[in-house]
Amino acid sequence: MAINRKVQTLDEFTLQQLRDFPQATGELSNLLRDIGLAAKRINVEVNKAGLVDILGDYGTTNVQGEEVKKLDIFANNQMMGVLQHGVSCAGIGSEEMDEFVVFNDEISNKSKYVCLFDPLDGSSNIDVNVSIGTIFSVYRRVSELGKPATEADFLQPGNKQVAAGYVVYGSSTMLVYATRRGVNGFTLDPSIGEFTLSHPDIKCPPNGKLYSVNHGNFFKYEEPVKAYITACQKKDKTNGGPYTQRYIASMVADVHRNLIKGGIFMYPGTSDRPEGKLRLLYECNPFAFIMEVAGGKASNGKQRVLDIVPTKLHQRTPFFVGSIEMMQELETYLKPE
Ligand code: AHM
Repeated sequence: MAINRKVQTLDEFTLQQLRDFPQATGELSNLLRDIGLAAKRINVEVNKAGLVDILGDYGTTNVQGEEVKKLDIFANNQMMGVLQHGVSCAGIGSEEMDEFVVFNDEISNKSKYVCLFDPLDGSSNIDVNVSIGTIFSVYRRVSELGKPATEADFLQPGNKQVAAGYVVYGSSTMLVYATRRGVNGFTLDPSIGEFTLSHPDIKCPPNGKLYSVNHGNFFKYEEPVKAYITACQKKDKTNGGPYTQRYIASMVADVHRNLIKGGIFMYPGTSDRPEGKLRLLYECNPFAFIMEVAGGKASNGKQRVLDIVPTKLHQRTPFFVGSIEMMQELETYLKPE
């Protein structure tokens, strides 16, 4: 059988990228491959989620007598496990855990990177078979190599990210990651169990017709946000419209769609939650980085998300991200002159 050499796997791609940088140590490539491995394992369990009622509820014991873990805990353990046992990560912060974890062993203390992640975002959608995802973000340590990682390594602004990415468990499973050099997407080929390069050098269209926001919160948004949403609803052929509202409430799927097709995603602050719902370190920074590398833009309504200096691990922020021209139009509402 002829081998199709046009297919490039995630592992081949990361190795190829290394060749362009003879001084690179390969640690980042290792780390991305570790995340790819965790994603494959999580994917297997996500695909079985509908069978849970047959096998037993999560948190109970299945017919084989094994404990069935909640899917988000399972995903968290997979991400942490591959990174802890790999050779490129000194510690992690996870949306699922109150504190960051420093691996503190001889190999990890010599590792250059720390990783922050949301192991399973959109988990309220699992029960109803709607797309969910994993989001991750990689930073170079600021603490001394050879010693354990410190809190300062985890509380860096998003503009210090070295790489960021996500996995969307959807009609197919895709891993998309960005470095400063570009954004590339890999689709999992289940027949060979490999992520293969399917979306090279992704660019977000500068404009689009999709806007994504939770309309149920409309009356809790600030007036400028309401005015922009109303303007989206009123768009017609004369001013770049009509726009279409698309909102799955699974950020990975919502932003992925808008990244590919062009659009804007918003999770503004509300009167009862002025900081919004989304977490700066696990959700907003990675998407802000990916979108900027792809040519788009991200803000919290007042400033560039990537310039926010975090003060705590689970900090939340209002979040607006998407196609550059749509973001520029939004800004005319949020910062009226
Ligand atoms: P989760 O951590 O409970 O999964 O919540 C995160 C999700 C995001 O993926 C999504 O954008 C947002 O919550 C939707 O929230 P809402 O239902 O308030 O619109």
